Amino acid sequence: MKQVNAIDKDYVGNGNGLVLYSILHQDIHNPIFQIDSRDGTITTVASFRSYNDYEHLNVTVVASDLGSPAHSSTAVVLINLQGQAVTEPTTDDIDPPNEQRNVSIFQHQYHEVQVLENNIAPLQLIKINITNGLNPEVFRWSLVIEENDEENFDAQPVFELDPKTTTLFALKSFDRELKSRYQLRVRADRLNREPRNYARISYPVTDERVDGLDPNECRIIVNIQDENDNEPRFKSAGQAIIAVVPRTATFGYPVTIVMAFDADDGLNAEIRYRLLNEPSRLFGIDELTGKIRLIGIIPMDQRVYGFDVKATDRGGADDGRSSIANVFVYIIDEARQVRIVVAGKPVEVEQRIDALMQVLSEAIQMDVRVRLLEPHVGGLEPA
Ligand SMILES: [Ca+2]
Ligand SMILES: [Ca+2]
Ligand SMILES: [Ca+2]
Repeated sequence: MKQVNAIDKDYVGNGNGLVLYSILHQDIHNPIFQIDSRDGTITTVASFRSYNDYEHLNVTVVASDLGSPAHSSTAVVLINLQGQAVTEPTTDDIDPPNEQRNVSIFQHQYHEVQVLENNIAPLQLIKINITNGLNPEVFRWSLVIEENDEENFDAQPVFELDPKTTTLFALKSFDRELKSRYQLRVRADRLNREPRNYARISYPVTDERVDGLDPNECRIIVNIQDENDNEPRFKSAGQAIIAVVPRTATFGYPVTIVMAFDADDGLNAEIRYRLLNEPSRLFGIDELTGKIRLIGIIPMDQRVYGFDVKATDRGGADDGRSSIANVFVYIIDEARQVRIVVAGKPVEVEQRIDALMQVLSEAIQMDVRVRLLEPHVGGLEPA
């Protein structure tokens, strides 16, 4: 269509005078022009169907050398569009020798796929469309997992690309709780040919989704979507939850907080708490926070209460998954309470309180529990 030419007076042999051309700010998904990086020849790679309303198009060409640091300059090429508006679909009858030049291989360089975890495997994820008329079998295909900026890993045994159909398959069942997103890079290298990459030009970044990709590469993001395959788990992990309440406690007294964790995502991890088997109607629970409070007066004769807490995900819905913890509440008379003053900041004491109580329990062969932990004010005399 047009050949542009830039002159660099430096020595060609060390790269300082070697000029390479590229096109700036082109829609990376639907390029309509390409430029031969060596001789500056601009050719079209798509029809102008979507530019019927335009009389001309601007193409910004960058000429850069391979010196270190690289120098570059830009020129704007004005392309006048002539003739009738294109309305009929044109058939792709590009002749092979022409097509063999730098035509982009992929119709799109960026894809996203959603797949539900616990899938059957193998599972077809996406067929990658390549430019019409290209035969996928003339390429050597490679597939890597891009882990972070620099590191790539072989995509096997998780993914496989069928080179005949350019279709991506998952070879295993995904677990979103282990890994929720994969970033894959597909590369197509021509067989039986010298690689056409004469030099790696770093193009200006126009879209970070295709950042770092060569023209013969595309990126696929595989997002693993959540299935509700975990029930809430209580922090007490199968152990009964023990609370101690003084007999003098009145309405609203904080008994304990139960807490469960759910490894799933979103609604599948939204927990609601509920009390079960609590006929005394003495205890109430905040369904969101799991905070249990006294909602009645403790009778004089009762020493211990036992009930269950049920944690249900999906906001407590009928189809949610749930688990149950047992709670025991001991009612202690004022006379049976002992005040212990421990040296150290309350925060430090709190961190070691379980070990401290265990030692005490073993020492006196009785069950010792903490009712209240508060900063000590005053000297070491009995309060
Ligand atoms: Ca899972
Ligand atoms: Ca769940
Ligand atoms: Ca899950």
